[in-house]
Amino acid sequence: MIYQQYPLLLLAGIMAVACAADSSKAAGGRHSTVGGTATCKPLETREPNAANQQPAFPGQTRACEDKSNVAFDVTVVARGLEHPWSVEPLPGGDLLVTERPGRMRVISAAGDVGPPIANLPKVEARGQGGLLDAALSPSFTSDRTIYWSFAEPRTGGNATSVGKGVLSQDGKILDQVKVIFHAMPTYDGDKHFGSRLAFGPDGKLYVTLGERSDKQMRPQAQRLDSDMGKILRLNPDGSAPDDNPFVGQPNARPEIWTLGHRNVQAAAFDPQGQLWEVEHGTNGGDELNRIEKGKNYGWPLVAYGEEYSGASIPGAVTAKEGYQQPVYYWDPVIAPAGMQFYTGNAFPAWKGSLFIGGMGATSLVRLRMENGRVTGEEHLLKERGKRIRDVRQGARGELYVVTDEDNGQLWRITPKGGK
Ligand SMILES: [Ca+2]
Ligand SMILES: [Ca+2]
Repeated sequence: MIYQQYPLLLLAGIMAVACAADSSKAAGGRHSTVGGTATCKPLETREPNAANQQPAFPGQTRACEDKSNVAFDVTVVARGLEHPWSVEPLPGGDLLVTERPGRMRVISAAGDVGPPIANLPKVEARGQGGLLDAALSPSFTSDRTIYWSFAEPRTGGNATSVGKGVLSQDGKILDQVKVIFHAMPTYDGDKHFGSRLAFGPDGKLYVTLGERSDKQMRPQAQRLDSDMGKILRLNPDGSAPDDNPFVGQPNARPEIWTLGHRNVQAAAFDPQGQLWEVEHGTNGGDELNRIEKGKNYGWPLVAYGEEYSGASIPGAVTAKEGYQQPVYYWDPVIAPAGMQFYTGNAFPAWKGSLFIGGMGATSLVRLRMENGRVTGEEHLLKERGKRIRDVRQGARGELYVVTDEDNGQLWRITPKGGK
């Protein structure tokens, strides 16, 4: 796919993304004009971290501020959760919550916090490691099966693994516990474990990973003999489906679905069954990506942003043939984790929006999505100043978020004055 270069921005006025911000002029500015017709104020007005970088197409960064003016209530359902990482609504209104040190609990809609669920395997609770995401089996109502990802302590280090078990009716015990997948290689580090789990309409389990951050590990994001920096596609028993893109290729791991990722802590299918993810970049390089089978998403060869030191990413360019461009990127970053396409009826103005947990942004990020592009951005709950680690939609269209704190909280977002 050839991406338009910046001089073609003049064409933007007649494109569907007419509201896109001209980021080269918008940095620090108030308003921008696109194609001489549409005007808008981008939400992001700070200087970018990486100076002199250009988006590959209009609207790829610094979207218009999109004030939805939705009135809502925020209920603190539970407090005292230690770095909650995942919230998963259960049928009937209870919530399954993970805490990074290695606990999983059921919390009732009324806020009764259940005990740590027994029989969870040991986790490596160090740095960014620990118990990470949880996902329900697509047939949870009949099989009560849950899946979770975690930093697994191993001989010689650790890496992300995926467990599976059956939740007892009282929500206190996991039975038939089995670790169904071990990402390889093992590495002695404490960063970039990923991960999110998402079941696709194909019944397969998609697992997002990081590349372990350290300089010597980065190149593994491009190597097919390593799971690091990949999105994986598994059968529900942990094996690799025969129709994965690199099956049968010498020295390629058959579970790999896409490559070239840095640290993916958000993934969700949209209502059309398309997988999307949001991943952590370096300074100025957080990305929203549309995930397509077998594609290369660039890291660390193609990326926006710069090193935390302020230096350029060694050898990297922002665009190159053969590497997927992000649909959207943030510079400065939001530090994303958790995402949800909103399909509920409780908030009609949000229907079709993509919600993303913002940790660095200390807000719930909402993107207006149109025709596969981002056409507006809003940062909700900013006044609360909490790092938001996950966001999920409940059965009645309410939203749940968890905050990444020592004394983390579970919040429910409902229409103002509603039930
Ligand atoms: Ca989850
Ligand atoms: Ca990328």
